Amino acid sequence: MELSTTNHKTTKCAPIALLTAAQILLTTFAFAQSGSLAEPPQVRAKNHVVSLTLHAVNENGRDAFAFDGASVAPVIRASPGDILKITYVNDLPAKSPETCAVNPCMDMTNLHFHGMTVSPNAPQDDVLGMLAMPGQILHYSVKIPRGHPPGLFWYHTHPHGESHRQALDGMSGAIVIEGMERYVPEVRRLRERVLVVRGRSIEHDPNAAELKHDVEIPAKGCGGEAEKVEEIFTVNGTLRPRIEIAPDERQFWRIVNASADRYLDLQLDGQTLEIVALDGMPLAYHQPKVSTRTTNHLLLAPAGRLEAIVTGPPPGAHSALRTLCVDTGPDGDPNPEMVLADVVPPTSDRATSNRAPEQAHAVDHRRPAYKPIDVEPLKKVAPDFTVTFTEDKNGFYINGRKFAADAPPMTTARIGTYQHWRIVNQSRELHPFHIHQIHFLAYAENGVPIAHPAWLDTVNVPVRGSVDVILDLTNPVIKGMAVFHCHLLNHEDKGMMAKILFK
Ligand SMILES: [Cu+2]
Repeated sequence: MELSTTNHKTTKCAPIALLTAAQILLTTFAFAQSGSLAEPPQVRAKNHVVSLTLHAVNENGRDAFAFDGASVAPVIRASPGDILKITYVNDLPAKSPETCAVNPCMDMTNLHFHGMTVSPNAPQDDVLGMLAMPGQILHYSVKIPRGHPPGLFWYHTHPHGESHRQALDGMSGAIVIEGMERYVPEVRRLRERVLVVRGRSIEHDPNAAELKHDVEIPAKGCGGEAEKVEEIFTVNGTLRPRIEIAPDERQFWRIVNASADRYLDLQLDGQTLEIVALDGMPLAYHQPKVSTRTTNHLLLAPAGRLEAIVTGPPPGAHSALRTLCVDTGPDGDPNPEMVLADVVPPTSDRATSNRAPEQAHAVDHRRPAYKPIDVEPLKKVAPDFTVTFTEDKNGFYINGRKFAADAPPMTTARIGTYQHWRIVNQSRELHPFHIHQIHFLAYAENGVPIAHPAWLDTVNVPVRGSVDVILDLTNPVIKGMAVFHCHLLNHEDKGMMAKILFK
């Protein structure tokens, strides 16, 4: 998917966030027509098997996934109990034209099924043993447990040392596990949109200034970071697309932060986000009485997912889906405010495209499963394990160690239990903590209870601070060797990853 560089010329200079509501209403669409939101192809199960062939390719000097002859990452749709059979062909060049965190790039690749509670053993979600060099093929066969929660997950490349380069180039795609309507029946009737937000490097782009202007990045920096802005965001491969929604229409948006190393603080101008699920976990799953929660904006760490019901802005209002400034700390990368997409009413000749698509998804008529857990006793015990993030000019560390492929597991965890972990950040920048195969309840930040504790697979850890989490290790399918790491993938590539044995 080529980056659209269509201009969005505007007649004003002030960022929209600073305008009054009246001014917003008076601001007609001064923007040139940008691209519509691209809708990637969807691959569904036949007889409970989702079967596809995915290629890793380098197109115009940039790594990408290719599917069905096009450079696009399909949305994979499956139900609990299905099997993902993916033939993954490494067609990357033997000699890479690119630069990696650890050079030279070997153009080695594999797949990670982010957030899914599946086996870490080959031929499933094994990022340690399954690696394809250029010309090699991997055969994945991933069994999705029958009791798997519904939600938005994603697949991305995960070769240690070059995952940042490949993910930043765009080697990522969405996975939808069907059945969210079991928890929030309204979503069955709503138009669904899958939004894959990726970072795009403008570090060496001759049009960097114009691109920054196009997405309305304020001239003044927003955090304590010293460096200049090097990345912007695309949505489904397009820079600042138009998303059509009628006034007061409700839609179900499923958003993944697929960027390699940038945070999103999502806001829909003038509207609220009605959260249905976070990181692929329906809010109701652990709290049967709480099906949604409303917020004005939401911090989404790299790799995080937000599934929310949104409402179309009133007639005549200009509204945008934007990310607000995230202060990543004095040693962090600039993560400024910018517009991700323009939210516009459907044009008359396109009215038909706004209908809920027929047979958008297989409706799951089973009763919802719930898993309320009494976490209070678990919070009272001392941490079973502490993860400490540090960094220096030579690399990035967990508990003083850099990842080594031949190292033993840093820790083990017994299946069938819950564990209390504390994640400590001793550096001067944010780090998002991620662990494979499982979800955890993030319930305290810097020792203070979090207002809305959430079950996540990736959580932000504040600068010089900590997060306390309860890990759910109860599902026996996770048995095997997995990893936990920082999801700023250049940090992971430079050592901030460790193994854990689930036994
Ligand atoms: Cu990090």
